[in-house]
Amino acid sequence: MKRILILSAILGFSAVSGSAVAHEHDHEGMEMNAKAAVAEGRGVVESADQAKGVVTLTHEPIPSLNWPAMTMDFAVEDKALFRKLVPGKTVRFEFIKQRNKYVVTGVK
Ligand SMILES: [Cu+2]
Repeated sequence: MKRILILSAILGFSAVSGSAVAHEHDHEGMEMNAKAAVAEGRGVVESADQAKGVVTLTHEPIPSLNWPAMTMDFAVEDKALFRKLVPGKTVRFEFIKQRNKYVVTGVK
């Protein structure tokens, strides 16, 4: 009898902690999606440094982020994108905020 009680207590506990874990997971997923939100912009490539993984763009205003037009650096982690990041060219680009930097994830 005692064993059955202990067993059901263990099962009851694990069921509760199991749902708590699932809830935390949902939350993490939501925050990650918010951070990974993709913004789009259009701008002129000023310079591109493949070795450093940095592109300088003079971009048009980006209303979704409340950004005015400006010249700024973006990180580029996918080296293949440098084929399209040719200085003097106007490009449409996608980027995400990653920690404290902006990372270009796509170039058209
Ligand atoms: Cu900017």
